[in-house]
Amino acid sequence: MKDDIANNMSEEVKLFKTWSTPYGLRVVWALKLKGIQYKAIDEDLSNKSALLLRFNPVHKKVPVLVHNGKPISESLVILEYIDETWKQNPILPEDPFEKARARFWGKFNDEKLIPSIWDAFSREGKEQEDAFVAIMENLKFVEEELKGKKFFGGEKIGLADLAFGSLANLIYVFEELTGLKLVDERYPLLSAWMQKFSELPIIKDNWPPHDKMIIKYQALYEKYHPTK
Ligand SMILES: N[C@@H](CCC(=O)N[C@@H](CS)C(=O)NCC(=O)O)C(=O)O
Repeated sequence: MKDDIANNMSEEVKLFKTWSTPYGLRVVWALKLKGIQYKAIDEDLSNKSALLLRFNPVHKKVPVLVHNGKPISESLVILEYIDETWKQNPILPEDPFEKARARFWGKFNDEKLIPSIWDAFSREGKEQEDAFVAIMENLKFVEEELKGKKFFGGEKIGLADLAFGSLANLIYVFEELTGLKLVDERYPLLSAWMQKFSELPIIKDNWPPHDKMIIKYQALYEKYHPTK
């Protein structure tokens, strides 16, 4: 691992992110897991830098990883790039089927689970109720996937853990702000995973401060629910 860090010293690795973005968080964890030295550039999304717009002209979003001047956008794509570029502590399995599964769950998290949680957070009335039904359905699939496993990646964390992990961070915030429990006794495996994952040193040491997250999301919650 020491050699890998030394090798990486001659390379330039920059990560455009914000302190709170769940998508950036998974990239931070992957870089830490690999022992890659990098420079973090925290963006103000209300006033995006010219560099961010140049590096990600299509989506204009963070995170963007810039490796020796070459920009890579979209966090799940960045995770794969990191894994292929720095081989130590792999986050994707060798086996094509297992690799496909990990990618599937990363995509599921971003395309189904996160949107359902976001809808429950930001909507009201019937739309919010429907979002809750969708969350419960989605979490059942996740619970099923964890059967017989310590982490989504098996004995060690992998790409799907990093993807779901940034969500786990937000779930704690969501539960505190809404007073609603999302991951309860119906999902014992997911609860246990959230606990185990968030206690891993590499994750815990790079988890955004909970109090700061609450303040940020409280403001958003009030914006969406002015009467609450
Ligand atoms: N699919 C993207 C999502 C990234 C994303 O939504 N980033 C947000 C911050 S959490 C952003 O940069 N938003 C700025 C904007 O929408 O203008 C990824 O996985 O990287």
